[in-house]
Amino acid sequence: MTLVVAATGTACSSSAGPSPAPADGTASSADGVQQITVHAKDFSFSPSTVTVHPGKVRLILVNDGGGAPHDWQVTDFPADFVPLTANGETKEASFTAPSPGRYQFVCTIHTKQGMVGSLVVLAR
Ligand SMILES: [Cu+2]
Repeated sequence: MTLVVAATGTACSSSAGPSPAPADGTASSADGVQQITVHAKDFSFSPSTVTVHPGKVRLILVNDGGGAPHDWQVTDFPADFVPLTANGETKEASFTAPSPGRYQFVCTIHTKQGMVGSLVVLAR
C-alpha cells in the first residue's frame, strides 16, 4: 500500500472566498480584479458612491430602465469608459484605479441632469 501525501503544501486557500455582492457600493474581488456593478435608472446611478482600492477595476453598468441610454465615465483621470448602454442592456469597462482620493464619474450625456457620482479610492 502506498501512502499518498499531499505534495501541494497546505490546503489552505489564500482567498477568503467570494464575498456576497455588497449593496453599499464597495467592490467585490475576483481574480485580483475588483468588480462593481452600478445601476442606471432614470437619471441617477445606484450606488452613487463606488468604493475601490488602487488597482484593476471592472465596472459593470446595468441600465434598469427609464428609457434613456446611459454611459459611465470617470472625469478625473484617464480611464476606459462604459459606452452608451440602452434600456435593459449591460456593458462594462475596465480601468486602473489611481492613488487614493475621491474622483467624479458621470453619465456624459446627462451630467446636467445631475447624473453624477463619486469613485472613492481607499488606501490598500
Ligand atoms: Cu445618462
